[in-house]
Amino acid sequence: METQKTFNLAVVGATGAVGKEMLKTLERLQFPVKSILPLSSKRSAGSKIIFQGEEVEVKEATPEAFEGIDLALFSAGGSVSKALAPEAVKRGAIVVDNTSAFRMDPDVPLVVPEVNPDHLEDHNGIISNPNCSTIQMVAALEPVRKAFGLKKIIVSTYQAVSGAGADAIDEMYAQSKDVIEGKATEANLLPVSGDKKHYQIAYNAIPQIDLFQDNGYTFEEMKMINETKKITGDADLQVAATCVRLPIETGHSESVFFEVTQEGVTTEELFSVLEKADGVTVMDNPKEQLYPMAVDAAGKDDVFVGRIRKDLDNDKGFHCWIVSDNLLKGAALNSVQIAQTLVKKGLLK
Ligand code: NAP
Ligand code: 12T
Repeated sequence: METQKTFNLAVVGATGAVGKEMLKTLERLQFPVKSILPLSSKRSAGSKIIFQGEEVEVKEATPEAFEGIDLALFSAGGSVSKALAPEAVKRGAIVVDNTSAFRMDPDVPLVVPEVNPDHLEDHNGIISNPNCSTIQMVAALEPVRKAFGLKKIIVSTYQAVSGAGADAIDEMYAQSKDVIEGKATEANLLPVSGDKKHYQIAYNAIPQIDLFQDNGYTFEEMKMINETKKITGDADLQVAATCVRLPIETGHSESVFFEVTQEGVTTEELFSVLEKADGVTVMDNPKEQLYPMAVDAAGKDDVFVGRIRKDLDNDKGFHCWIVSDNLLKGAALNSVQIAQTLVKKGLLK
């Protein structure tokens, strides 16, 4: 019997909200790991994580740490990726990067394995994992695009705080407690750490995720717009987005309007395409009040779609509601699936 090839892995940002899920997902999906190297900043270096029942020490992420690494999963922010991903590649590793650092680089594939696995073949060492909100939207809409053509998407998101990291979750709960106890709240992080102002997220809705761009859109909105065009390979696809943060721990929801190019598409035909789509679960039965919700999607791998219905004025227009776990399909799971696809394609040596 042929023994399975195993790999030396590094997880950069292993102590963060996404990194922890990466480690759990590698275990759960039984990725062929020979050794695991959890990396972080100086702050957490020396702490311990448990992987496959064994204690492993977290080390500081430095260029030299990548000696002998075959695959490095990065999730420690864009500046860390910009500094260290090239160092990992220089030392022979393949990098799957969860930050926005390289996503729009024409030499870097941006991959959702159910949608564009073939883009992996053109990699030059770095592969980007798309933005969480983009992943769940294209996973649901690419099968529709393939079947009926897609002209336009208008999306509004309802995003969870875990997308902004472990400290943002703590901030939401601390504020929630203060509100319940009638105390003044303190905001130091959201909507964006490093921006001029901070607002309370508890019991609120904040229409800003990431920094504003000169065109009036936020960077999160521009990521959804530009990444969707890159992943689908359709530069003419019209996309508009409004990204909103809600006081939800995990699970991003999206209200999506889309217009197909083909005439006369029925809601039944749309259901049938979505029900066959890989990684997608249709949850839609108004009579039974069945639709996806963030609290149910949290902890699950799939992208859930419901509230599927035809626009009342535009015969080619449809509406739906797309929900997924932003730390799993939106980040850690998609990265591990990219790694699995690399192995399957023989691209990880
Ligand atoms: P988090 O909970 O704040 O964790 C940050 C992680 O990065 C920690 O492990 C931290 O280590 C590490 N880190 C920080 N500065 C570092 C440095 N200079 N060198 C090495 N490691 C460093 O954040 P998160 O939610 O896990 O997100 C991390 C990053 O992933 C984000 O900045 C974003 O770029 C990306 N992300 C992508 C998506 C997506 O849409 N696909 C979603 C969420 C996040 P310490 O414990 O030492 O501080
Ligand atoms: N600021 O890596 O705040 O594109 O929810 C993902 C999520 C950046 C990213 C967030 C962010 C990314 C967030």
